Amino acid sequence: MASMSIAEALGGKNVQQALIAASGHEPFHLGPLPYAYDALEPVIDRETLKWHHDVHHRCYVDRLNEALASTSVRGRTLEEILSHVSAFPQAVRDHGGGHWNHTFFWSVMTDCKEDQEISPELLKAFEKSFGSLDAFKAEFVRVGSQHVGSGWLWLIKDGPERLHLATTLNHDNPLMDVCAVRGQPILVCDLWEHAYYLHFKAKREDFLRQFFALVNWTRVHKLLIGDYH
Ligand code: MN3
Repeated sequence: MASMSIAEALGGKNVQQALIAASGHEPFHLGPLPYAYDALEPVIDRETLKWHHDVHHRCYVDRLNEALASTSVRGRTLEEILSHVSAFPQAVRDHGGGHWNHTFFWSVMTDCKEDQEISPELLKAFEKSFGSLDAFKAEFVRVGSQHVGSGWLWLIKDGPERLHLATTLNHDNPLMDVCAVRGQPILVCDLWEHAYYLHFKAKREDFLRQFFALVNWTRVHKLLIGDYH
């Protein structure tokens, strides 16, 4: 892909504004986890989290920087790049998605009990879009369990109180111009086996059921009301 088309793509007026400025600027860096390696036990055990962050996530960051080194892109945010990812080599889609998705994933989990309380606004949004909180949870587990292969499970905001669930393949995400699923994600769960296999083995459904105990609902609430920081 010629570098000019990338420059043109990023220089256009239709550059999507950062939905969630999560991942910094090129060259990209692996940020620290917002909690200790054992903070999410027993659902995500220490060894799984350490490998997932220190090895898998680091690999995506390194390979993303390698892939961008062959382009003319310097100093851009990952959100800008992903919104025009069709102009970039495939490795940018794969590893840029890997970096963005993991950064977002870490941010929607917590060990802080106060942040694990669901706000009235969120509850209302779940009731409006899914019927009830329990119905949302059941649908989340169903959609995530039925996804074939590696990927991500997203809760997407369509409007002030309208939410829907969708999965993407590999490391595709709703910020990408190539992705059939578009919109503002407010929650995500990693469906790759490396996210849960040591503890749950092939039981992804059990991982998804127990994932709710880790969700940082304060963060999800902020995203729902448009606070993307
Ligand atoms: Mn992962």
